[in-house]
Amino acid sequence: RHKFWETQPVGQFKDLGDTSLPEGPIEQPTPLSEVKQEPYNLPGPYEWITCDLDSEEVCNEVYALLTNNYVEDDENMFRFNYSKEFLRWALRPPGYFRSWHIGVRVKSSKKLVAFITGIPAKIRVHDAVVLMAEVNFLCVHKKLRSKRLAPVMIKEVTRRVHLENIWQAAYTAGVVLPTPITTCQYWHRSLNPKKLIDVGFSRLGARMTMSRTIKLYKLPEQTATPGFRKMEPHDVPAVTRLLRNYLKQFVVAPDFDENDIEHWLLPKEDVIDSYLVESPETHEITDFCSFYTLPSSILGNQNHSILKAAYSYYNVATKTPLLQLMNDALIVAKKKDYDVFNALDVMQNETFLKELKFGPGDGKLHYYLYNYRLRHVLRPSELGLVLL
Ligand code: YNC
Ligand code: MG
Repeated sequence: RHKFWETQPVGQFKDLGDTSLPEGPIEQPTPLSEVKQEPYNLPGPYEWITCDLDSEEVCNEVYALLTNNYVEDDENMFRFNYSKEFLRWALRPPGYFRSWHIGVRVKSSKKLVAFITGIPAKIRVHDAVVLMAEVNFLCVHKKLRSKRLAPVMIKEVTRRVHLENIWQAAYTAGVVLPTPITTCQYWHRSLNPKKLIDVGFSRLGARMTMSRTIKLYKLPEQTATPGFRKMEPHDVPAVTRLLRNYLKQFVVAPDFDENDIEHWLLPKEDVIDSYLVESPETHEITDFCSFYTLPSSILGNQNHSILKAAYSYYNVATKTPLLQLMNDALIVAKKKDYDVFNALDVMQNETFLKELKFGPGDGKLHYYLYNYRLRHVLRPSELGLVLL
């Protein structure tokens, strides 16, 4: 059934439920001298390139490939439209490897036709902190699909990860592969219901009029929490402590240090937004919320071409009720003209989704680890990791 994935060191379907298998690495590392030194072979017309994202030209090519060929919904109405600034942010965290930004070009025309990336990340699984690659942005041009190019891309990124002496990876996909560590669902909170209905993202509910729907999703003009403000550079140590302490409770979660927090959570316009609550009395940082910006192209609509979506990232509530904190996040997202606020059912998100009028999406997001076995499939609420 999975001619490629059956050959890889990942949890296999036949082993699900076999609790005699040990948790941890499936294969041991090999000496670096035994890692294949040459790239895998591509079909004749194609060649590997390492993408230099410092180059505006390369960034434009990657952006164009993804904008026209990356992930669509099941009905092919929307396609992710990651911005160039977002891609630069997502792909150049502390300690990143340029060699993990991999493209495939047509030799004759130099056209970019495929892409895959990795970034390094420390991920804790139960008590073990493991240096991993987070693999993302696997994309093959629509005209080159179903030619088994994806397995070659995956093997090549794996080889380049191994060359850095890293032997595990984390990734997500909308498709079922051997075998998910957990399966999550997206929930959507309408901010601009009229546009969402006009473009077919959502439908008018039964016995609902447009004006009743607009009223249902209306939000206050101002946030409710005293001391709620944008995160600033001097907040990095406090946010790091807050988030590290929070993420301890999850089975799988990133192990962030201050450099990671500075990169991943300091606000960057139209890329990442972070807010926190500074106690007006003690000036303590007690709560934190964040979302990233990922628009989608709207395919074939006369009136609208872009859906502006915010995606819930990491949130921590210690003093403010999580419900109120997330409602404040909705209020700032609405003010910034987002059309929809999306969240997975990971961490404690289930405690606010229904009450804040999120509705369940169709389609699932499956999380995977490469070369690391978990004894049990997780519940989404046991997962403390959000990939972009
Ligand atoms: C996928 N998303 O099952 P089997 S997510 C992994 N992730 O293999 P072909 C995938 N594998 O089942 P196509 C996959 N989608 O026979 C398909 N596969 O064993 C497997 N879509 O290859 C599939 N981006 O080249 C099958 O398929 C084999 O031409 C078939 O190409 C696939 O970034 C794809 O959804 C996805 O651009 C490139 O459809 C193409 O269809 C496409 O014949 C639109 O491939 C965009 C899209 C995927 C987004 C993502 C995470 C990727 C993770 C990859 C795995 C990383 C493993 C860890 C490596 C480092 C290890 C260390 C250490
Ligand atoms: Mg292919």
